[in-house]
Amino acid sequence: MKVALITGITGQDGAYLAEFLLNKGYFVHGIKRRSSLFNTDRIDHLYKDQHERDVRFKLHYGDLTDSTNLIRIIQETQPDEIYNLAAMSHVQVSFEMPEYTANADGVGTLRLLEAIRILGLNNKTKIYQASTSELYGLVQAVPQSETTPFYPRSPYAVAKMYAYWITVNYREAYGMYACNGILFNHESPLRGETFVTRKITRAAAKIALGLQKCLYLGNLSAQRDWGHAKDYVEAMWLILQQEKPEDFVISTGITTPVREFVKMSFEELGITVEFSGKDINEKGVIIDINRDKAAELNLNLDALKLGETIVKVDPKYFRPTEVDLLLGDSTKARQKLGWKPKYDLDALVNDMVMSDLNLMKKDEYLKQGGFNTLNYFE
Ligand code: NDP
Ligand code: GDR
Repeated sequence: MKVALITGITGQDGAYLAEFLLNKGYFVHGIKRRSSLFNTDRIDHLYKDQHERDVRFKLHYGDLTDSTNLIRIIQETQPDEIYNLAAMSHVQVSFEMPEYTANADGVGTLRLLEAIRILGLNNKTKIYQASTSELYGLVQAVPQSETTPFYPRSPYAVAKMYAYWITVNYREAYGMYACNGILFNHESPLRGETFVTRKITRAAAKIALGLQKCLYLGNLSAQRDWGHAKDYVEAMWLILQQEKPEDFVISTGITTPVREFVKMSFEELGITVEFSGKDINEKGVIIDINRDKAAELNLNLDALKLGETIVKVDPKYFRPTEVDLLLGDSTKARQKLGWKPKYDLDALVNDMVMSDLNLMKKDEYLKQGGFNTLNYFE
């Protein structure tokens, strides 16, 4: 049985990848951080009582900032494949926590590579590094491929640049099977609530249910190449199944402005939004309500009015340095890995909005019952 170790298993990608590898027959070990509250929501459905037979899923306490802990876990688990997905992954937060981000996202990768080397596992353990399209940063060329120069624009991207090159270096210096997947943005119903897509789909559902009045966003003109996380974890696995280790760009090849993602999300709920105004005065206004669609979804949109503003810009979400445009060229992955995405943007938006509508309906019941619900998302 193949053994995988996933860092960042409690995150969006970790959860999908764990499920994917379990379905492939792997024994999956994951590293989770100790926290004062349970932080395993995304993987609880995979967990089995460790006393049962045939358990193939085990969690270990650990942290990418703790070398000795990583060495011990790798020694104990003797993985065939390590997927390094752990990171402080929020670009805006990295401007507030640059040193920690460098430590976890940059040096954390070095710690894992060193652990493999110290334990003499160079010829056994393959390692996947979660690299990112944020490396391209300030646009040098589009579409962006494996040969496009990097120009990182945040402490997060700079830390990930170190991780990218140290992975290449350990491959070249020690013959390790170490690869970078340069993944463009990928989203899902499991996406963290403060990334822009999930913030939008949650707010759209809440506004449709009368639980929120207005959605405040930052740069509406930023363009992203958005795919579905389910498709992207398959690419991670494929990258480690090749004869020789290489780096791959994974993307859909279509880019879309944040503003358009907002319109698509509300449209799923029967609400047509039009944008007007410029910069911080730009706003999204309801110009049509599709009552038939609302009825199909059991939604009562009577409280919403034509002409009502439901999206505004708040400059606090602007970043000190922004990445304006990401558009990936994944020709190499399509040719060598035989990978291509199954979800397009419409299917992604539909999946996220419908999932959040269900979640928010639960919130609605809780509120009606006098219980508190989580409201604060930045
Ligand atoms: P998430 O933010 O959803 O998950 C990050 C995971 O890393 C969580 O499990 C988190 O634990 C864990 N983590 C954070 N810091 C540490 C630490 N110091 N030690 C151990 N674990 C830690 O990210 P995604 O799933 O979206 O992304 C996975 C990886 O891919 C990340 O490295 C990200 O930077 C990268 N990436 C993501 C892309 C995307 O569009 N999603 C695109 C390209 C790259 P906890 O749950 O306790 O917070
Ligand atoms: P990104 O994702 O920075 O691309 O990093 P995010 O969803 O945070 O931002 C995408 C774009 O939307 C703009 N934006 C806003 N962003 C957030 N979070 N909140 C807002 O209110 C808002 N308004 C506008 C941003 O300015 C940006 O241009 C993600 C992460 O998953 C990284 O870990 C990963 O490496 C990259 O994708 C690829």
